[in-house]
Amino acid sequence: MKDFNARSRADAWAAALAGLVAGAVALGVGQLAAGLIDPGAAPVIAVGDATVDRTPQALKDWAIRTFGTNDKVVLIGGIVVVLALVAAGLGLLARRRPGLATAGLLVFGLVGAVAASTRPDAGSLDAVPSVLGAAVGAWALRLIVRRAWPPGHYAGLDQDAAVRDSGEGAHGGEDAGAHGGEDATGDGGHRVAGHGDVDRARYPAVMRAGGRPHEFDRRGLLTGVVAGVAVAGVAGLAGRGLAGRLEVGAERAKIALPRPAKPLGPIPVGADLRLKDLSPFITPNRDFYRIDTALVLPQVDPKTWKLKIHGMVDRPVELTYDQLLRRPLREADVTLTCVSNDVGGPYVGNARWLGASLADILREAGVQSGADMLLSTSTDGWTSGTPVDVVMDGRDALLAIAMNGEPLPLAHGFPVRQVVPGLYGYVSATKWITEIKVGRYDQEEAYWTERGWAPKGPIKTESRIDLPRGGSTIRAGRTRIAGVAWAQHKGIDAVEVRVDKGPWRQARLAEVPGIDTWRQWVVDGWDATPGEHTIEVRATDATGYTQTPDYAPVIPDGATGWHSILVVVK
Ligand SMILES: Nc1nc2c(c(=O)[nH]1)N[C@H]1C(S)=C(S)[C@@H](COP(=O)(O)O)O[C@H]1N2
Ligand SMILES: [Mo]
Repeated sequence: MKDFNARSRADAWAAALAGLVAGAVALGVGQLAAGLIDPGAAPVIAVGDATVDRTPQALKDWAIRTFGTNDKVVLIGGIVVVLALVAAGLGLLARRRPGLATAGLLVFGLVGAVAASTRPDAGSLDAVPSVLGAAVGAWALRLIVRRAWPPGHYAGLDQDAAVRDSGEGAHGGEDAGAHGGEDATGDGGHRVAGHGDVDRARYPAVMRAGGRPHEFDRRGLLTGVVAGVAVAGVAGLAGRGLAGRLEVGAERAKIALPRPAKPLGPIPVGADLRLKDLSPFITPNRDFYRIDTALVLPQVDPKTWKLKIHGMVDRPVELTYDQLLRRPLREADVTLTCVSNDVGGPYVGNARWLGASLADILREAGVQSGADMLLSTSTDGWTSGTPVDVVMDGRDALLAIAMNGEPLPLAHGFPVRQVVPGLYGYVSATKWITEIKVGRYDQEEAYWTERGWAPKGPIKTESRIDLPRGGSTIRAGRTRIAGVAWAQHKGIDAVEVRVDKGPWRQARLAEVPGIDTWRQWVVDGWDATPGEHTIEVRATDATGYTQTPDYAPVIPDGATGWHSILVVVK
């Protein structure tokens, strides 16, 4: 009996493996079809997208807090784990209820199809990858199961004897496809005879051991699994390659950026104190934080890109990329901040942007009175609501095409995004922008507003300690404390630091090119004595407002409070 249990356990593992391989085939084929049709319609990505949009706010906040910018990887990983468990379960089911297992796979295909075709930028064929993947996966599962558990295997001794007697018959007739597949594994010519021999040798052994045969056909399983993994791998890789064919990176590389009509002077040398571990004044593009809901980067071809400005305007506008490039372009140094940036957090970065004045374009369109919101939309359907008065008040609100001297990186909105100094990204910084509808806050809601965030999001005055690192151990003696502070479109006038709730000390401020960027600060002479110390920082902006210690969480309109770190001095 012990033998019997061990065998049925092995049997169950084998069935789960068959299910996993069939699942991999489904995803691989789905990926291949998505590569041909639309990369965003790949089953896992589509389900991920749908999950992002339908996840309750609290859970999303928790995910961002816990996983930071890795939240996408964690989400996709989670979906893959769930799918793997389901696939393994369907494998177990497939031995006895193949019809049910097929139905199960098709249901999953349907879920993927619905997710893919309800995306805002879905094409008409976007259900195909999931459905096709599920169908081929179901077929693969049947094939593998039939190879590993040939008919008669479960039917008891008599039928087994019949199988044995008819030799090749039971095996050969049922699925030419699987046998064909085996050729690919290379045991060619004497395969048929060999297979028959194995069968004849094996069945009696099973019967001797347990009376009722439960052991699977190892060779059948192995060849099925190998063939399945090969199909999944080849299809998946081909799909990725095909998706890459659609990539606009090559178009981006060809772009020659026009010169700005009014170039800015160079960034003042004194803007960057160049201290090790202090955030550099200009954040290199590769280090710039990235926040968006896109699971695959939108690939927007500048040759076909258009921006449509409509709604409450006298003259609707349509702009092509070339037309935008021919407008007088201006440069602006602007620090972006995410509303999800907690006190002391990393979702803030500074760049020199190049773009066309959004206010000028809106003036040409003629904004009608009563309009107070620009509802901008990206290719992937994300929306943002920006106050009209802020954009029109003379600040450098841009339709930006370049970031730190190069065309926008794909992750930062290529080919065109909005940049509006002084507003959190979720209400201002639409990447991959294709549409601006001029309208009213009391009539429409943007993506994050629907999900509980404030309709308007002016950036709150904040400061952050970059060095020493919070939680680090440092050596006793004269120690430098430094960081950044920001109050975009107001400007930072003072930064103060205190240790262990002692007196506030004025920090020395670095230079800034304007009022729309963060500002580095440093306190040079803290005499660090052995023990644990708390360091706190607060900034005062140019309106005279000094940060208070009152903590507010990021939701609904941005965090407040003093950044406070603990260091151990030895
Ligand atoms: N299309 C699109 N644009 C978007 C977002 C998005 O999810 N989709 N997120 C916004 C948010 S919340 C922020 S903070 C900024 C971040 O810009 P970055 O990724 O270039 O740093 O982009 C904004 N623009
Ligand atoms: Mo954000």
